[in-house]
Amino acid sequence: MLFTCLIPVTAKNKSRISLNDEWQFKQSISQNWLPAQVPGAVHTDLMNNRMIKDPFYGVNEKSLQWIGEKDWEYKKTFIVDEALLQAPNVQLVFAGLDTYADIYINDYLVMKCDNMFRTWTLNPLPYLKKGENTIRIYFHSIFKVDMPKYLASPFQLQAWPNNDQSDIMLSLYARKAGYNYGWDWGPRLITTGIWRDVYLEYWDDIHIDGTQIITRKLESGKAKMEAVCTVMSDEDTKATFTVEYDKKEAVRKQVALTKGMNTVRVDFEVKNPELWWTNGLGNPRMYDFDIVLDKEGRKVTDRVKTGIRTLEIVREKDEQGQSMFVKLNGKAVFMKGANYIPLDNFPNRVPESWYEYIIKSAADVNMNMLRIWGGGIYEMDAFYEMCDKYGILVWQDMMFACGMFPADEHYLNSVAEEVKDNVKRLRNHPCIALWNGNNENEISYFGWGWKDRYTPEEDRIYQSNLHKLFYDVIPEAIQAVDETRYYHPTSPVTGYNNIDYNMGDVHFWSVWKGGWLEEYTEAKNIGRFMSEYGFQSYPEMRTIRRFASEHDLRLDSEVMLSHQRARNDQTRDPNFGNNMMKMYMEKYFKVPDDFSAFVYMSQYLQAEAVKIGIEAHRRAKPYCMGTLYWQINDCWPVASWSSIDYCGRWKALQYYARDAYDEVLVSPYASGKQVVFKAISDRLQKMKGELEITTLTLEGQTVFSKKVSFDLGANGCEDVASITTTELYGGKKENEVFIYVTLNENGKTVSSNIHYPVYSNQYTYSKVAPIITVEKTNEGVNLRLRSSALIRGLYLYVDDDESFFEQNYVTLIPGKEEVVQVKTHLSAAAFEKQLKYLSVNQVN
Ligand code: BMA
Repeated sequence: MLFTCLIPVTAKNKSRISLNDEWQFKQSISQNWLPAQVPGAVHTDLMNNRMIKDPFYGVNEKSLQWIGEKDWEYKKTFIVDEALLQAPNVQLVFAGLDTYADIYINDYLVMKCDNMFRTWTLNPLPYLKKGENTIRIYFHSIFKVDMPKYLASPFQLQAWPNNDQSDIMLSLYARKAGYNYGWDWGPRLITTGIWRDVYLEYWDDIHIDGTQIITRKLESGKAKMEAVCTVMSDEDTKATFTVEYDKKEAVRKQVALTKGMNTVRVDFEVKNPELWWTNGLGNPRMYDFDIVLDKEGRKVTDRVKTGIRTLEIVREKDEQGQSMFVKLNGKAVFMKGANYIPLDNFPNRVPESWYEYIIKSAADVNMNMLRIWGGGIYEMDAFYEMCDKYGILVWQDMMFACGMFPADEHYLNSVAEEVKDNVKRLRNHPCIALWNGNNENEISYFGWGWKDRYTPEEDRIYQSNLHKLFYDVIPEAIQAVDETRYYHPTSPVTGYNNIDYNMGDVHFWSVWKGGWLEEYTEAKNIGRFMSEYGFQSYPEMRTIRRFASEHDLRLDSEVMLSHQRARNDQTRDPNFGNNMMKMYMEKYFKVPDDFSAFVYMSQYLQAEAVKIGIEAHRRAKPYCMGTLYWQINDCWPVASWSSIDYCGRWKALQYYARDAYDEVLVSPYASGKQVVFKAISDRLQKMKGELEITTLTLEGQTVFSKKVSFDLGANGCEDVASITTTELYGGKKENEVFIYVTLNENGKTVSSNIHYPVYSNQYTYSKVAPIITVEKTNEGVNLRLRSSALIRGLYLYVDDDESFFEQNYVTLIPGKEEVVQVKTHLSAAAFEKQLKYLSVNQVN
């Protein structure tokens, strides 16, 4: 590559030359350089060179542990010409190095890096020469670097035994993604390499280092805005500063700049702004703001893409404790969504289209928030761009999870820089709602008995460390680059040190760890914001076959158990996750003998379980103002709490979430000898509706029917009807009937639900087959489904990866037609031939 095209820096801010091409890598002790991909990871480079097998297949992961124990080197050569050497300002940028990396330019050691999450920059000019130059990066194994830190620690730091799947927990000492060391849904694959872009930047005597566009206030017909811009100038000078949007000039101002870094703050207004709204409430409108700095006719420009919106996290003391809710553009908005983990153990190979697929899948099921959990990564730009586009708010954790972390001076400084780098990168995304210090670092220490393992002196030191990290260093670093957002020190903030659930967000795990599903509905288990709860299931058979061969298809085979990482905290029993699924299945359904039927039942059980949780949380509105189940996605093919598996296949829960998260919901619940029907609306306008409540026998005989009209206010949540079970059951036994309710508006059903008086295993279901007709549509086929008796959880599938079922796991009400739309390239005839199904009726 030759830098002959050094254009004078008059039209834009900084010019950039990518250095991502033509890298090579090798193990440090080897002589053999091989082609490498940047951005990338050593594991994917080894795979691309056919030197290792797929770490996700079978138990390959185990035999690949050596990779993390070795040192690795990456290098590239490039040509520099005189023009670059003469440029007034040049910067070499490494947007992400994983993790202990020594950078050499032409064999000069120019920088030692030790934090995967930081952006590393340096002035390369003193080391560059005309002609060919070499960058080489030496990556030290984390074991070599972190073992001495571990041994020198004055007392042993703890991590939750489900993460860091080794006896010596080094993960706490490196600023590196926690899930690399293993998690209760992920393998242990300790990556290294150049995981984000490498580039050269150069500019003339002035450049814009960063701009934040802030919505200060919304008034009628206008938004009061502020541009906060940091400008680097090589001399004292004057310039004209303008902000433009939609090709209109919003403000012009003369500014005096001094040599060095300057902060320019300019107020402006946007007339008749189209606001950024979350999914379901309106259009997430994005604007391009152009910042132009004109110095004697030479222009330096910067573009910020953002939305106009105000957002607060309201944490006010009230009669019930302390609130925790999102106020967007002045309106309280109930948060509906899920927790999110990295999309892959090798996130660099995830294409942007996959980010869009996952975020769109969240939006398609009426979610409006995702929480980026602290054991992964500060996500790629694509993630936030998609959340901006689809109106999904982001709860952003800092990257700390379930452990005790050091707090020596070097570590604290490193964290401060990491936080500034990432917050600065992300602050203009309207999707980001709040910054959160960590995941479960306080509840684990104070609530899980860790504290008792230390002497009073050690406890004092650790608490002071915890305080420094999450109450001083991180919030101060955030404040330095983003003064607009609420900082939450830890998630959850309740559930330990006598802080009750009425004071903030809650991680509720009693269901899954042994209790009954109904515990989700108990008032004492619901807090102001449910930031975690969840239930495991298996991914569908096609995904399992991605890592297992036919003879592995047993729950307790070595391969299956290595793709099931949930463990009992104390006994470390590898069957724990499977046993939990079985135990709940036994209580509510039946444990099928057949493996694929078990996989199906695990998904149906998960969907029913989480539905109970979501509806209970929504019924508790406005006391509770958010519900995020654990977790939307996976980072490899595995049994986990996810609703979309690694291959992108929607589990039953993902389909269920669409109804449970719908803007208007009818939710029936048992209360003593009554069934109460609650209507919940997340709309900002009031509504008029009608409930139609019907009790049917399993074979479709109507034994009770009633219509109730109601009015519901904006953001309303009301009991609309309360009916005794004697009346509802119409003389039938409770295990002969089910109650079907629709919420209708202007004659159209906008929500429907089913209330089962007894557990599924107390019913005797008909074995009748569904009547399915397949019709061709523009995008594929429609399936018209009917049945003469109740069919629960009808899972329809074809062995074709390209076919996508828009609806699935449907329950057929006798006599009522359901339509399932399928996107497929198959002809209607071929589709019909391949179509298979499973239902609860068959396996119960
Ligand atoms: C939570 C999370 C994760 C974990 C999940 C499932 O509390 O914070 O650490 O994977 O539970 O156990």
